[in-house]
Amino acid sequence: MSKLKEILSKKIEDHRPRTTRLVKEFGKVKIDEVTIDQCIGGARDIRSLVTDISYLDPQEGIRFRGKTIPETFAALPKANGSKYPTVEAFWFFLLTGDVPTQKQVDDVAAEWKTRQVVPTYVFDAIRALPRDSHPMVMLSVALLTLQKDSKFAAFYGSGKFNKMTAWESVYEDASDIVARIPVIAAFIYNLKFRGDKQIAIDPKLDMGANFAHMIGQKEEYKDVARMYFILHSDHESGNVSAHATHLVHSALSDPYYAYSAGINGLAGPLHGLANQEVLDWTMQFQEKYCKGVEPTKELVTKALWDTLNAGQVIPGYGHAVLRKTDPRYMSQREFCLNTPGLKDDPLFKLVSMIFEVAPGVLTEHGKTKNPWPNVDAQSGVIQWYYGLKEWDFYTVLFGVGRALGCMANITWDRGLGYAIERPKSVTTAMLEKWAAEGGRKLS
Ligand code: CMX
Repeated sequence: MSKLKEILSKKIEDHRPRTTRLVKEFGKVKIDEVTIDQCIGGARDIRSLVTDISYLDPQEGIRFRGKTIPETFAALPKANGSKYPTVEAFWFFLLTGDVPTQKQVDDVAAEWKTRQVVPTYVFDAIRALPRDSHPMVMLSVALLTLQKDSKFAAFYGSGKFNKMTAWESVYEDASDIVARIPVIAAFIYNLKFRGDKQIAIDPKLDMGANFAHMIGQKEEYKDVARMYFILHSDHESGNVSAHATHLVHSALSDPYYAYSAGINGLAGPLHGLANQEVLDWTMQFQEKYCKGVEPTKELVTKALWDTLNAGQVIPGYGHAVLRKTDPRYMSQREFCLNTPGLKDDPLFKLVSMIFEVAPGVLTEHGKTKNPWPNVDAQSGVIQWYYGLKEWDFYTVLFGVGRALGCMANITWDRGLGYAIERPKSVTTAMLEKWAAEGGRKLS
């Protein structure tokens, strides 16, 4: 058993009595109520999921294992010669809640090296797809292709399935997925956008650095990859990708089925695809409104209103939970401001101008509950600066990061034996009756 798995095993054992006690002794204690608009409006704000891996406060933003983004970056051991932690250190932290020692990080890195080689049949399956398939389709297919070797599925089918130890095979699949997904993503990028010029894994490098190496990037991009994957990892459990993964796994579908579902949800323009939409919007803005002239706040304002008046959303703005600027946006903005070259980049300047103008426009428009930017408003600019100009790849990058959160969560889901998810639906006529009666009569 790996060192990390041993530690996790103890953590899960220690945690189980808390969950059991809550259900047995306090199972009927009420923590929320449900209104008709929540029922029709996407179950917004209904407290009905449990995770200890991250928590999203509407004002403050995300905390990973109780730590804000700056606290997380400060606490974790750093990559060699870098201000940023390795993804390996972060994975240990997400799974266990403990800040790892350098030795523990090295153990995770060594464990991932044994897992990261992707079988050739995965690449064959991706190659067999039409080359103009969206990169997210390629990623989703790659995960499903790996399913045949799922250790969880094998354990379930072995006749020895045991609820108490089932998490161990989820851990195995989850670790394989997080170790392999950057390699698959690099393959997709090279296949689609670099004329199939593939680069072999460098086993000396940490995950972020190896991803940069495999897509032929320069030295500085190593930190971009580390920062990007950590920032995009987890956003509590109710967002579409995390929730889809949790939901599908709750049927004891293995992690490959589950994360393929998560990836399919992430591919929606209201969720992860917004990072590609932001770049698309910005490029269209430059083409339509700035022919031969510098962008101005007036032009940006006009373009934002034109978008809203056409009934479209401003990509990268708004959030279902957040009610202020996303700290993941601020963290990436800070990276841009601290990177010579990037801080004076015309696209960064334009995105900053949108940041100055859009909240006011959205407030005046009066629909969105949160006029502030989310993570996706800033992420594409950095990729673009480093030469990743193919923006339909951006959501794949999100998917590599999100794998960390989704896989950590379902490992714990199984460890704590969470039930198959099955909310109750009602009919419109029932809602109308309860509306007329002033509420459903609860016995
Ligand atoms: N531009 C224009 N209108 C917006 C808007 C935006 N950026 N954000 C919300 N609205 C509108 C909604 O469409 C909704 O309109 P209707 O009442 O006509 O349906 C209204 O404002 C109220 O929505 P809300 O309660 O503020 O927001 P939701 O929780 O329903 O939706 C989100 C959240 C993110 C889907 C929405 O803000 C949005 O579409 N933003 C743009 C897409 C985007 O950036 N998505 C990425 C989110 C982060 C991520 O998951 O990656």
